[in-house]
Amino acid sequence: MGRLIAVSNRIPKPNERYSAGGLSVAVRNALEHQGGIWLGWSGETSESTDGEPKVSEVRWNNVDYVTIDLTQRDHDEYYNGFANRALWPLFHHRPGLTEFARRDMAGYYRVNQTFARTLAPMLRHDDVIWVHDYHLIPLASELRALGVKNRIGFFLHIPWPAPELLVILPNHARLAANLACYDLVGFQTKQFLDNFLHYMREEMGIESDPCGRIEAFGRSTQVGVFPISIDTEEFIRFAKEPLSPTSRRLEKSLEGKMLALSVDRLDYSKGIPQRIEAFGRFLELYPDYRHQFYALQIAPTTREQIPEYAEINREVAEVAGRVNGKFGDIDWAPIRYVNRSIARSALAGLYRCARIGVVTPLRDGMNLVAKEFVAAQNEENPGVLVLSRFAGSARELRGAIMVNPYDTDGMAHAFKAAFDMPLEERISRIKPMIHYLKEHNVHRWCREYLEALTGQRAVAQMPSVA
Ligand code: ADQ
Repeated sequence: MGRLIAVSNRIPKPNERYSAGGLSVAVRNALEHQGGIWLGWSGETSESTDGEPKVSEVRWNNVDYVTIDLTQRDHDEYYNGFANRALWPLFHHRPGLTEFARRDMAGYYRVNQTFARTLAPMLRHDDVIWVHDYHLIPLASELRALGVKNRIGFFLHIPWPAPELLVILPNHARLAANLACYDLVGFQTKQFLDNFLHYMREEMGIESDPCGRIEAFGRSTQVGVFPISIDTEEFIRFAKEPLSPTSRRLEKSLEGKMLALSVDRLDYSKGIPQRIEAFGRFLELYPDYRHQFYALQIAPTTREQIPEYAEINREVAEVAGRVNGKFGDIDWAPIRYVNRSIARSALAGLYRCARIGVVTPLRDGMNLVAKEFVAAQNEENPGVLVLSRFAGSARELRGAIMVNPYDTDGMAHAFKAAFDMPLEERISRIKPMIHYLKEHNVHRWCREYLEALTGQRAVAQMPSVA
């Protein structure tokens, strides 16, 4: 195999090794090992004078980090528009929040073309290209149009929706044809893969063979399931370090009460208002738990320029205030809401302070917080994971208490079961999950994907479960 070329909307800074997430670490390791390029948006907007975007390049440890500035119009139409107001809500089964504009769609294809035009001249014939996520679905077709014949893989980090929702997008057929330009398309779970195959069969009349190959639009594409994971060993190491000042402050402030912890980006897919509402219901059903716990929600704001995100910010603050007003006392309030990010190294200590990890998205491709919470636990005295059945990770983390985030009473009962769970049961639930995550870490995910892309391994259609 030649060099590895990774392409994603955003890329980590070359020297940000320990603040980057597991995905960045794993992809970077692979890039440094084989040599290669990581191409993405710089995060900056600038107006071009000659019609060409501003491209910057930094070389670090065998890897060229290549970033492209977007124009303000590109940013509005591609990023804030089609990617995050059409694809993101629809792929998370929220058609009511989906705003489709043909202008945004044109911007989405235009930016993909810009990425392709920037990348194509840098390629060597044996390079292998790995494209990440919903922002860049058309990239392979744009590269093919420029004559690129290299192997190109795509991995979708978010869900692929049910066919009856996908067809709401006026360009659904074009997106499917775009995917067919890849050699390998990877999904997080079998359900998302099945949704895709179902769509291909029903809408396109295209069947896959038993090994997950589809012949469509004159090309052959392998599809498969590759559940992403975390850098488990690193998380375990962080968790075993002495508590950081942040975790110490948290522990002290608990005054011996139990902690229910949630950590999310502030996004409507994460089910944050529903979860806080369920804590209110829990206190209504079980008033003895007043003064017994704190529910801490850490949720930094994201995608601030998109109206639906300003709305979720307002909604979370409102429901937290209402539950605290109704159930709080002069010396205790159940909900703590922190609207900012926490350093990765401090997160592990926080997870370890918690009796319950509450991870209840309405829909999520995988949800790495659930895996991080499990990996951070002390095996001798672990916390309990309360996990939404609609998170991709629910397929693997079978020792969690599974909940339906739309069922407020069901969640309230789950909180009670988690707070009351005896030590023995907590241990017997957590141990197999930690063992599973040690085996199935993000490095294995990265290796297996790349081996499948380069034809060195057959694609497993059914991953194992914890
Ligand atoms: P996200 O939607 O961002 O990812 P998630 O999988 O939970 O969701 O990953 C978030 C990462 O950011 C975790 O590593 C977490 O530690 C970190 N993070 C979240 N909130 C934080 C906070 N308040 N402070 C500090 N760090 C925080 C998308 C998809 C997911 C999929 C991932 C990876 O939506 O379904 O699991 O990509 O494929």
